[in-house]
Amino acid sequence: MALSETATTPDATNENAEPRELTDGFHLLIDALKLNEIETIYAVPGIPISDLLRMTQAAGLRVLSFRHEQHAGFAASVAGFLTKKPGICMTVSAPGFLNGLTALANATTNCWPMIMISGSSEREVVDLMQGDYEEMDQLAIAKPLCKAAYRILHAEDIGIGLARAIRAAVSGRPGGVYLDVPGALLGQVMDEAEGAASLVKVIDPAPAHIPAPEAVTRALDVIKGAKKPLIVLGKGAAYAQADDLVRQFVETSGIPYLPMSMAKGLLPDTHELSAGPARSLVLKESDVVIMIGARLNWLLSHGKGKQWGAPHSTKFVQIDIEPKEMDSNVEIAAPLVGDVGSVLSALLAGMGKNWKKPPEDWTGAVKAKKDANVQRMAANLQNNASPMNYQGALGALKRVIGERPDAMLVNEGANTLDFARSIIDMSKPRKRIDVGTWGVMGIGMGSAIAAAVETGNPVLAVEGDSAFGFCGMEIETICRYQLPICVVVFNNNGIYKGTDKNPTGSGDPSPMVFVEDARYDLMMQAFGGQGVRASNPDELYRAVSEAMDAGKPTLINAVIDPDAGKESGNIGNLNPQSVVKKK
Ligand code: ADP
Ligand code: TPW
Ligand code: MG
Repeated sequence: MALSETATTPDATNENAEPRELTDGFHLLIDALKLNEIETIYAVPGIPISDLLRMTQAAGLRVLSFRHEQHAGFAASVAGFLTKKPGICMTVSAPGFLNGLTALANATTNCWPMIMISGSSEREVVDLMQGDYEEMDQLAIAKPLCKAAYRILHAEDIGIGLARAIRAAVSGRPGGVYLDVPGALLGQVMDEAEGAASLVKVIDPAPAHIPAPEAVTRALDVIKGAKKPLIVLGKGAAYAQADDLVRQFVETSGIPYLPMSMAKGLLPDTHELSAGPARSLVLKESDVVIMIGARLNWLLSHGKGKQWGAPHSTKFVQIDIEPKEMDSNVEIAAPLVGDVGSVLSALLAGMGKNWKKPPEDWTGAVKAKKDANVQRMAANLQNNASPMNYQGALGALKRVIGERPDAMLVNEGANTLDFARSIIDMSKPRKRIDVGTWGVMGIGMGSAIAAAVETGNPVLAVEGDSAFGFCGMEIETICRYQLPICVVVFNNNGIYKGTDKNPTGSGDPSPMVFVEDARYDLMMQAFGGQGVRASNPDELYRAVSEAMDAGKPTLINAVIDPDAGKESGNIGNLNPQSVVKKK
């Protein structure tokens, strides 16, 4: 993209030569993004990036302007998860940068590709700490919190700088990348033809990673020796977009599988080999576990202990693109370093036509446990009480999602998360987005916005009232862009429960509770969206169905019994306990 006619300069060496076309840092950055097929920017404007965002929009990219950088960042990271291309977040310097940093660190923790591009102040002034406007050494601060961090100082390096950021974000284990763009860089001028030649289109940004043949043979030997095998599917498997191979591997092997929360739907939760509802049994009893794009972190009790049936020992086969993940918590008997698609192709080839499925007493026991648990839960989902409990409300939302397999589901909270994860079945890959590896509150609205923008499908965001509070202002963004998002706030007046009391009996409420019966639905109306209060499952089902079909911004305030939840949902055991009881 050339600058306007006025931005030309006579060739200094020859006064009679035609004036040369010029370009600058703004245009080069936008051209570099376009060349790499980046279509959407999630951002908050201000000095020094306001014009960059205006010009980006003028150049035909979609710019979503948020109310807070953290949510622009969460949106970019979710765009990365859904598309395998780095989601781009742009922020201003110091405070905007810091606001976005939580999301960048979270993207890295979740292994999702994202690039945060932040404007920064005058290098010379910052480095002498002379007190520039929004002064901060952003590069140094970003470095320990992301996968890679770079700064571009010269216009002719914009092409290679962005290329480096893209490759760092998506190759190997994906993660968050920081790109520091000093304001002065944007104004730097260079010859337009030279500028165009300096741009880089990244070729094969995430190359296939083929496993070593002996590692494949070793893994097949371990799997063949299993009497009670189990597959664990993680969000890395969902990210890999090797959906057909995942299904083929599960079905050909005949091994029951447990989906981690964001791997739900890789195969439909109703699949006969799903062991989701028999989780405790399969973790405790399995003898060989094949981890596919999932880590043995806290979410899986680090692969050891009571949950895993200790002292009985489990053998692990692990498929991961990151070699360092192997043996991170327990010994991995058969490490398979590679991308999910390449590894599963190799395993399937090695399994051949005469693969022996696992013993029926194992698959039968898993199925029996699962059927019993599903049946037990089904009765609870019919609970029509008002105010609602979690099961009653989620029974209604399970129906809504069941009737709309393409809808995106976003989910955060404590009880609201744990109950929704087990109750709402998913039937297609990458339709569920949640709090991820950290269990971070506040991902809801940014995730919902990215889900709507990147897929075009209707989105249901199921939010605890506390979780919603971390990101609630972004409902204005949802209304402004008229996105097809229906937010359901599970309003139990507080964190875990709305019934806590201040034990001193003094004026302040307990730290765990909020204003009683807060009208979150009226917040939505303030921005021209639909706001509805639903106090029983029928009302909730009707209001959510209508909103999903209309595709209009809607917030439904679902009145939940304040006494229905429990401390920290399913992970109350992680709370430290005081042993000293003082009066
Ligand atoms: P979950 O929380 O669902 O258990 P994790 O986030 O803990 O999943 O694990 C995801 C794993 O997937 C990470 O270790 C990451 O390195 C790995 N991964 C990401 N993309 C790929 C891929 N394309 N192929 C193989 N492994 C991948
Ligand atoms: C960024 C700690 C974990 S869960 C939760 C908090 C504050 C809220 C739970 O209440 P909610 O759900 O959403 O109303 P429910 O149904 O149980 O009532 N700050 C951050 N992340 C986390 N995880 C916390 C605090 C937390
Ligand atoms: Mg709550």
